[in-house]
Amino acid sequence: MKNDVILTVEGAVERPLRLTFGDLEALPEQAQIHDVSRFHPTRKGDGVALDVILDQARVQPAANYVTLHAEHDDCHVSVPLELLRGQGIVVYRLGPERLTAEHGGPIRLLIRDPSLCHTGELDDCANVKYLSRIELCERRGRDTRPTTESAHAALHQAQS
Ligand SMILES: Nc1nc2c(c(=O)[nH]1)N[C@H]1C(S)=C(S)[C@@H](COP(=O)(O)O)O[C@H]1N2
Ligand SMILES: [Mo]
Repeated sequence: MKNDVILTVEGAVERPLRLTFGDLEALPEQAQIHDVSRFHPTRKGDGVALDVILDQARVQPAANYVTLHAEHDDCHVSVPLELLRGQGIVVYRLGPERLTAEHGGPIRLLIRDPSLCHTGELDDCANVKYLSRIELCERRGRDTRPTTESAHAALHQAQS
């Protein structure tokens, strides 16, 4: 099934989007980012530039934050829009198929050049797996990233 909605974009946008695998695949070649292992050796797949998706949604001038929601495991991350510009890759494909859950699919966000885990707003922890909804907001939205070293260590333990 390639025509079910796997990613929505909403909030402070002129044009909310409901995207399918086919929609992402149909984006122009300039938007496609092949082989994310070039940026992150341990991660796999192909994606599209988040900026292209945000341009399609026509972000309202009032938007300052992007909140990334993974309903699957109730993980939420909110980062300043300006920091994310030029950095976000929406990974959706592995070979000709959808990105599998093993790799954080069907949609995984990857930041090109993140700061180390738990060291800033745009850190490795903001690489949201199972991303289902992108919300543009005026102010910082929901963020479930751990704020202490011990909470962070516990999350990593639970994930591995
Ligand atoms: N949906 C979801 N995405 C998530 C997390 C999570 O718990 N749930 N953990 C984050 C954290 S804390 C880190 S450091 C990275 C780890 O990515 P990796 O599994 O590719 O190493 O994923 C991030 N994305
Ligand atoms: Mo993390």
